Amino acid sequence: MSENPEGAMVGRDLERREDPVLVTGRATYTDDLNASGMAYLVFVRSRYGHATVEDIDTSDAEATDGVLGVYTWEDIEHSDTPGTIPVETGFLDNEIPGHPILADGRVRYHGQPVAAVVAEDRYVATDAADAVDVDYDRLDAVTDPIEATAEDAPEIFEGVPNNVVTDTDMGDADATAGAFEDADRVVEIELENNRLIANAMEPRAALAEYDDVEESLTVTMTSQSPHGHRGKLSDTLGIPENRIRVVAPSVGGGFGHKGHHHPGEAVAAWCSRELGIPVKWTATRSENYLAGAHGRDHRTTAELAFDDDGTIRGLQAETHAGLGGYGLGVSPALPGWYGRLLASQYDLPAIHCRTHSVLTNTAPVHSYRGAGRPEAIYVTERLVDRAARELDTDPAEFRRHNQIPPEEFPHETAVGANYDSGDYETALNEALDAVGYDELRAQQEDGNGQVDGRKRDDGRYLGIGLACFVESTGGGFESGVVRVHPDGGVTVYAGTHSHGQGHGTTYAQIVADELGVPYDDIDVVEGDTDRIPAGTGTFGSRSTIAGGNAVAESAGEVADKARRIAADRLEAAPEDIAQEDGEFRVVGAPDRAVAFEQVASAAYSRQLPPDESAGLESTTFYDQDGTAYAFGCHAAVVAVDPESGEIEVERYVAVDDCGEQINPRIVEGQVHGGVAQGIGQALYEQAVYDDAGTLVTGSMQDYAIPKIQQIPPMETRSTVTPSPTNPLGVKGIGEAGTIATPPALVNAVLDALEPFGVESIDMPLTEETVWRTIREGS
Ligand code: MCN
Repeated sequence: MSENPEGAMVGRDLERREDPVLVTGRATYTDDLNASGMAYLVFVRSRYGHATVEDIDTSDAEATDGVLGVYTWEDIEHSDTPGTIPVETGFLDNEIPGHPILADGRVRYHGQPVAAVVAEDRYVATDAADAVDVDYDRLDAVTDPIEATAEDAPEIFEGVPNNVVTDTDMGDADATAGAFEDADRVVEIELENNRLIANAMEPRAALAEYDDVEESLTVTMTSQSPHGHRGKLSDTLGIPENRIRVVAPSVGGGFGHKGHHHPGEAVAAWCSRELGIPVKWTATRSENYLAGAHGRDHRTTAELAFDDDGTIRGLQAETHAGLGGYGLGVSPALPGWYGRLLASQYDLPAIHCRTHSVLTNTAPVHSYRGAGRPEAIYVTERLVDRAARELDTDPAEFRRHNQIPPEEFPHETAVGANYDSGDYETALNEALDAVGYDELRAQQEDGNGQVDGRKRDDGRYLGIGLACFVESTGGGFESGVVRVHPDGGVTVYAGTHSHGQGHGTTYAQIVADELGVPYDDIDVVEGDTDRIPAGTGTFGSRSTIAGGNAVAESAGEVADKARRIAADRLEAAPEDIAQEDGEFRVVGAPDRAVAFEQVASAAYSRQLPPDESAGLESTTFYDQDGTAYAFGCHAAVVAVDPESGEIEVERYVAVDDCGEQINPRIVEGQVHGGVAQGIGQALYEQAVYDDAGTLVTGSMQDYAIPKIQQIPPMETRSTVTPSPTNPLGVKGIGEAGTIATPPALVNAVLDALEPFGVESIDMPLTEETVWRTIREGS
């Protein structure tokens, strides 16, 4: 590594360089963009959760002034375009077709796009869409993934018995059954992991521009994965990838759903090609609620077997996961993979997990911040608390007794996860110390002379909840290009996409150290398939690992070449060259020096060593060796009012370990954001459908996301256990908060409600739910 003139940048608490533009409102989002001659697309969406489409009368809409086109599936079908968002069926038991971008005679969820209206003006398009008359024949709907498997449940796709697209079996059923037989005790819980809706500040949007001279398509869109979307648009529209450019400008948050391919962007592109003009589509908030991919929606029964001394022997779980009315990409396979994290931090010798991925008449479900890891950790952490209560043991001690010790890494779990490194007990101890655990427990024991010290003078009950967790992070390849320009300036290109994660700051920190150039001389470019050779994108807390190591490797190669060029110019051997203060110097002869800018200029002006090619840049396709498992322990302290059901989160402590930290300030910010989202899931949020498949929580008036005054101050700490899977030693952090917070909060509330005999409660813990549970029992 070269020595940076400003000292090491990695590990510094730098402010995010992208923020001034964002907070002063000068960033450009997709809907800010206009193209000459542009028209607007608005959808006619299904009013029903399940129906056949008997007839679509578009005549009034077509006759509206300013309307340029009204399209239905018939038009797509006759346009020699696949017109369907593919499903990856390789993992599945039953074939299901993809999601048609306009309904092909049947609708399977409320809000599914049925017809598309393009007009010169957004308001005209909206009025004309209202004038499209769709004749539906309603069918029975089913929205609950367990009810959907009943013999008499409505059939959503032909050839998919009981609506089960696939069953996944993970772990060893026999070994687990044996462990359960041998164990002293077994506890069982039933729980629901509530269905969530992504609430990025910016709804999804696309501006599609088809060039019929070049026969090429440019789609500017809200994407977390520009290259991924390019491939999916190619599949859906039948246009080769080299004729499609996807640009993702500033994107106002993603949380997973902007990584998935939905009909909106594809229809905008199809209309642009059809009409030969640019077409813009921007979802309203309610459209995003109706038809943007939702998250979670698991119903689980799980058991934990353990001995009287607190040793866990086995875990088994059965989960019904709702998929919605269609699969999108790998979404039907996703629920089955959640079992991979069920061991959490524990030495759990036997695990068996069965998952049924079930079609329902609801919006498609796909990955939402955490994507499978929150579902798994919620099961295990709820079980662990339940077991500790059964043994009348302190839940922290029960966890400690079963944690995998640091010397047992790498560690392969009973469900085949290969944990790379960990020091779980230290994180637990940090959390207990930060929250003042012993003192809180002492208060609960003997406070106020009450029968149970949980009750305070104000009538509220004190609860303490813990969640220990692991998070698989990284995966897949990423591209990173480092280009030094002739004047010594540097541009870094990466295939990831930052929409709140601060990659511009992070990658510049990494490259500054590897290359030995000032941080401010380094620009970072993401989000354009024509400028970046390839990419996987940003999801799964993978960018620091995959993108960070890609740009680090490229920077290292460029640094080596720069050193060779400098050595040639200084007539010394490369190993005798040191890089200091922005100069290359001969060791022992400090007056023999050449500036970084001179080396850069030489690289482009034939003043090169004999075997060296011109230019000063490198491209890396970095492929991580194994998965990096981040971990941590979160602790919540709550006060619950049994008269109103109100919960106050008094303290929230997050201890996280994401290996080496590139920028601790951003790490902390990511934890804050994730915890806020976890609080949303635990206490407020739930997508609700009625029996007919109508989304009842179709706007922010009905779907409660927490407001800032509902987010308590958070205390964050961290431990650092480097990952051996990658040269930077990093693990991801982007989703940790959403994984740990729901179990920490629910365990805290259950702890508070122990005097009422409450053993179980389902999220979201609204005041009504808490009040009813106290009165009606769990
Ligand atoms: N970081 C670090 N050192 C590490 C790990 C991370 O300094 N060892 C810092 C880096 O500054 C990096 C940031 O944390 O830029 C996030 O890194 P990483 O964990 O690699 O996650 P990604 O960049 O891949 O982001 C994805 C993750 C996911 S999956 C979701 S969903 C999510 C999230 O990040 N959506 C977000 N955070 C979000 N934050 C915002 N503001 N908006 C979203 O939509």
